[in-house]
Amino acid sequence: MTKRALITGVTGQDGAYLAKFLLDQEYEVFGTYRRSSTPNFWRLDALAVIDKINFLHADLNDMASLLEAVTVSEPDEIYNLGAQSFVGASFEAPLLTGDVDGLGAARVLEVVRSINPKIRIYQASSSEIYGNVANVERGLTEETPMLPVSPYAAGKLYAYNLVRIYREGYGLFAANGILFNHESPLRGLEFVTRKITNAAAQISLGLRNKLELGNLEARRDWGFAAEYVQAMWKMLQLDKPSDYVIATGLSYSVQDVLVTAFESLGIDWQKYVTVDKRQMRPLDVHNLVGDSSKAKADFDWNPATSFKELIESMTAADYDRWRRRIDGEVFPWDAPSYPSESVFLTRGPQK
Ligand code: NAP
Ligand code: F7E
Repeated sequence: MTKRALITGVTGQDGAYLAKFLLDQEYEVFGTYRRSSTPNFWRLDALAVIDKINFLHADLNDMASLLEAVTVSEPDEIYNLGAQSFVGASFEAPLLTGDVDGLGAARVLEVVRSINPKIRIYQASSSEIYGNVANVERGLTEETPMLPVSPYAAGKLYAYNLVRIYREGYGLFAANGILFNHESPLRGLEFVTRKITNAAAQISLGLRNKLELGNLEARRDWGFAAEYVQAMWKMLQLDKPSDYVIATGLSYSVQDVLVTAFESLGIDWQKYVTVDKRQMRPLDVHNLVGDSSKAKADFDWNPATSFKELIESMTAADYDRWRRRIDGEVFPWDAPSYPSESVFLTRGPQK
């Protein structure tokens, strides 16, 4: 029988890759979107899945909308990817971030517990929950203590704990994927990798001449998003739910991203980059390295794309977009589009 999946945050980077992956596995895919004045379906358009998804309006702040989305879609699996996902912004909007990222997960768990406790739940947890751990080079595991240093991470840690509590207390099949940073050409422009690859492309084409960044010494364990969404799915196919670290096991600095992106286009980053204190956070995580041995052992997950391949492919994709835009081509993100079919599901007339 065809399986049904509901993805919150389907319009985001991971939501788009996961929707494509699940459609390739012949799932029926339902995705939640937020009502906004400007449509934000460009990633789904870029992956050519926009007309294959059943869209449901839902907001993680709004319990009634989640109840409706789960009732209408009757999913076998829920992937809770929706979030205010930008760590920097969480310092400006701690209450909203806590509501969406922390309480939002609580609402999803409560809806499942009350409607159908057999639904399997994937919770998008994050390496940010560790904060600044000592001896990080050994690789952080599912057993490493967590001490968040941002409102984002605090909200995600609340959600992480609730997943464990609902799993142990109510027997729900709920799993936390503790994913380390993962990037792609579909990454939001506010995140440092894409900010750099996009700027390098523009500089090389003469479209700009400076790039302002914050902490160049911060180090992260960066992988390729399309490979990470496969781990989400694998976690929900196991006999027993558990929490898993998903990472490459290697960390690189923001400066390494700069060098790799700019060198791939034959330009010297030092001529263009300045450090801007406004891009720095009140607290920052200095270094993160994950150890995915448990995921490798339990469901044979291994990352394949190297850091260099990842950054070079993002830079090449941004260069190609800007080159084609100069040539007059119009892109989905320039001309916002809605799905062509009427696939927006609503409650319908009252019975
Ligand atoms: P993203 O591109 O920022 O996407 C976030 C998604 O959440 C978007 O679809 C967004 O909708 C939606 N959203 C925001 N506020 C919402 C709300 N109030 N109710 C419902 N949906 C809402 O993030 P991502 O990189 O795909 O990450 C996916 C998830 O994994 C997030 O939970 C993130 O925190 C977590 N995570 C990401 C990484 C990473 O490196 N990418 C690592 C660890 C964990 P709009 O399109 O309308 O804004
Ligand atoms: O920052 C430093 C910044 O915003 C990485 C999210 O997906 O991964 C992501 O969170 C590092 C930080 O990602 C700039 O201070 C320097 O140390 O790309 P980022 P993040 O904060 O690691 C985790 C795992 C998630 O869960 C999140 O959802 O780069 N940095 N200069 C900068 N960062 C940004 N954004 N912009 C700068 O100009």
